[in-house]
Amino acid sequence: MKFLHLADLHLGKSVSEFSMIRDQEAVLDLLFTLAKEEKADAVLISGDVYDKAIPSEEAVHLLDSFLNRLSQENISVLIISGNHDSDERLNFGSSLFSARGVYIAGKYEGSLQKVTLKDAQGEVDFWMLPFVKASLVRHYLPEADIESYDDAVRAAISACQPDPDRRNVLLAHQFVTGHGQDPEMAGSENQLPQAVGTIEKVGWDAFEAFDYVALGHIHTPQMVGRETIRYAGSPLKYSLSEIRREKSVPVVTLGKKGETDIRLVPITPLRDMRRIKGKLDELLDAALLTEDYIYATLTDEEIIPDAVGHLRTYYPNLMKLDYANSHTRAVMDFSFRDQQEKVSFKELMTDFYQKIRGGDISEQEWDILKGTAKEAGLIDETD
Ligand SMILES: [Mn+2]
Repeated sequence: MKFLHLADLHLGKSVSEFSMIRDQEAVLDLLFTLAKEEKADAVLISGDVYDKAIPSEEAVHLLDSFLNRLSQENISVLIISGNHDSDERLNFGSSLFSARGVYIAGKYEGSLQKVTLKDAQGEVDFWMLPFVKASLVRHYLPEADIESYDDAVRAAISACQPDPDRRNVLLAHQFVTGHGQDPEMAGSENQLPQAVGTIEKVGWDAFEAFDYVALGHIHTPQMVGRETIRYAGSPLKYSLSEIRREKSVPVVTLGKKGETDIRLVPITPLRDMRRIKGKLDELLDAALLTEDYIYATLTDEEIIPDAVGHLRTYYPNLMKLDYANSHTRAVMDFSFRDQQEKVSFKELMTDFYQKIRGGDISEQEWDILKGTAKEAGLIDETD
């Protein structure tokens, strides 16, 4: 049994007001080709199919065409909802689609949907856990002792009772921690309606019954606890904080019970997201012209009027611009705590103003600063 593990497609997403739809179309093309070439039996999508509960027409069209092409190749597709998806809307047509090998579990209703696929070695049970909150599981399993989110996910899983003699795969879209360690987040998860919580997590040992756990939710590809519990990661970089992290897709082969092979295939995006750094003159070079998404850092000492406009002639997809020069270094070196002990707040602020603005602080500015610092408890009334 061979399958591709995908997650966090976030179809329809924009980053820094740039629509990623063409990039997403290209990456789905690439993933379809990979599935076909690998002769995969199935493609798993572990939630956050769409970026929004009401996805754009373009996003719906993309998913539709992806599913159609996979279905024509007789590749099964298993999809669960993520926290960005609307469970009801994602569920649309699911009972009809299952006849064509497209299985969607958008909504948790007290039990996990099980899909059984066959290969030469026998059958594999795929268990689908849509994104859940503790309150939802408590509602459907009133008998279970659920005090935490961890309890809730464990209760939802134990209700499904996988046969330990068969091969079992779980799809889940949750925050899973390894040996007392949180997974490394990519940054774009923070833009969730409610940030990935610190309390809402479940330990990896909740998944003992499964030969492979296909996770979604965290955008950095990584294993959690053991090799076979894994976040696929988003197929594209979805925030400037992800610039250094390359994306990949796990191609998973289940042999006999207990034999699991995982190969990470790197994903080459249509347009990369990357950082460039230098003086404006050096960067304005026709040879560097690119459609990549660019985070530019200028090392010029002075702020250059309309630097963005200039840069965009060579980097039309410039997303962010900042400076790294002696002024910004002065800000970086300026450690409030180090100096706090030695000098008064007023001296500290005067010094700060000198460094940043190259001038003195005005009476009016000082009054405002003093008031704010008192409110924040940085200084007391006598200062
Ligand atoms: Mn996501």
